Amino acid sequence: MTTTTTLKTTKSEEIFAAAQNLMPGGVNSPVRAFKSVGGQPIVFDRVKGAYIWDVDNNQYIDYVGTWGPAICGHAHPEVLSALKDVLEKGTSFGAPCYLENVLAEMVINAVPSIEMVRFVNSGTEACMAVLRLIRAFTGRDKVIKFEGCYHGHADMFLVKAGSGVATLGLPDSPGVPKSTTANTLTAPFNDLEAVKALFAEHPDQISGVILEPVVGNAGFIPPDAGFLEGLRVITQEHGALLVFDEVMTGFRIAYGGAQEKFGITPDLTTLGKIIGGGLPVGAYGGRKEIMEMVAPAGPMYQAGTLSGNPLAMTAGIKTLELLQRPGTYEQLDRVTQKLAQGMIQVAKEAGHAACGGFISAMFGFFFTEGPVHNYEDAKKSDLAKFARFHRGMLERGVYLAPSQFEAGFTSLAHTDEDIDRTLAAAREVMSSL
Ligand code: HOZ
Repeated sequence: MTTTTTLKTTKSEEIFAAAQNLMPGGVNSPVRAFKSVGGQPIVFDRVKGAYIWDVDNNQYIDYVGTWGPAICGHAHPEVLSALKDVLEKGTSFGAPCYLENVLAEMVINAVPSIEMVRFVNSGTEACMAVLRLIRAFTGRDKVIKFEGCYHGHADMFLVKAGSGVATLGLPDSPGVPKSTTANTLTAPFNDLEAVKALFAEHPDQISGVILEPVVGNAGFIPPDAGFLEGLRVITQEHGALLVFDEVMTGFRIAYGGAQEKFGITPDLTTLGKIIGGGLPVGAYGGRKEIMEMVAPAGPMYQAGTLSGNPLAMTAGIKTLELLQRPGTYEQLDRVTQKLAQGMIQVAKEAGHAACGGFISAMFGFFFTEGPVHNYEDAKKSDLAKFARFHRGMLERGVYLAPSQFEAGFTSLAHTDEDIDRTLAAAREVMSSL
């Protein structure tokens, strides 16, 4: 694995060396580490539009977008200005605030499955709560998730999980009691027969099925034709609930998320990232009769000191307003298509096995002939080659997620020129791998 660099990153190295004695692995989330691609994480100083600058003043075109929220481009002036205005009134009330109504209405109007919503502080929190809710509503304990899908770091979901768990090759996490995960059943993504078999094996015990309708945490894996439809039918047949984890895809692959894009309405949805416009937010919502189980309307307890705080609500409201402007998703689609298709073409021209795809502002590619339908297929990608590619792109001013098992994100700030520069860098790197 190449770990040498022509980048001057002296300050980054100093800061990261100190960080390693202060925080586990020097980071506050494992996905930020460069464990699977080699070298050290870059320490950043500032962001703007499609760009990110490190503490040594190197500039990169950014395709991580703070892992999704920055769909309008980093530090959008209108988001910053709205935040400055609200900041004067204080940062948290711990009591109802009008801005919660505004964002709730925007989410309810946009996302087909959501009639009522509860704001929390992260995607992890949203998924934890939605699991409790489907169990409370159905009176059943088991849940089906898919291999390589990631629904945050709560105990019950750390089974064959994607994202950092896949990147670090951790099968399951110590500290998670077997009794907790005994109720988590898994199936390969895009495999309806495996889901049917689980329902047959555990009659009347499965509360629901949760999935990323387009996987972003095992790399980018879209659903096969008929897969989401099939899950909708199977869950209904068995009195179980269908949950779309749209933390990544919500407001990204369409304004109304994957459920709008594919025309399949789940019972419940989790959101995060974009609806916080770069501040910590998550949300879960769905049919009113289910959501009214949540305290204080109903008996299922879930709470949060900072939930619905005015700053996060403001950044979310302004971000959604920007996304509502005409031409937004056409622009995201066009730029991302150019990038994703260009990347595969460049890889193939250089003689590499490669496959990949995109939907709107989400993309990915693998160093394997493909096709990639599930996590097992994704693992066939040449990870050592990806690591060398990642380093080469970094040295040429392109910041990709430091893992093969993460989708990439574009934004409204990415220009044709950014994509051309990225593809020119990729061409150079691919020919040297
Ligand atoms: N969920 C994101 C990556 N798949 C990023 C959140 C994190 O784990 O830091």
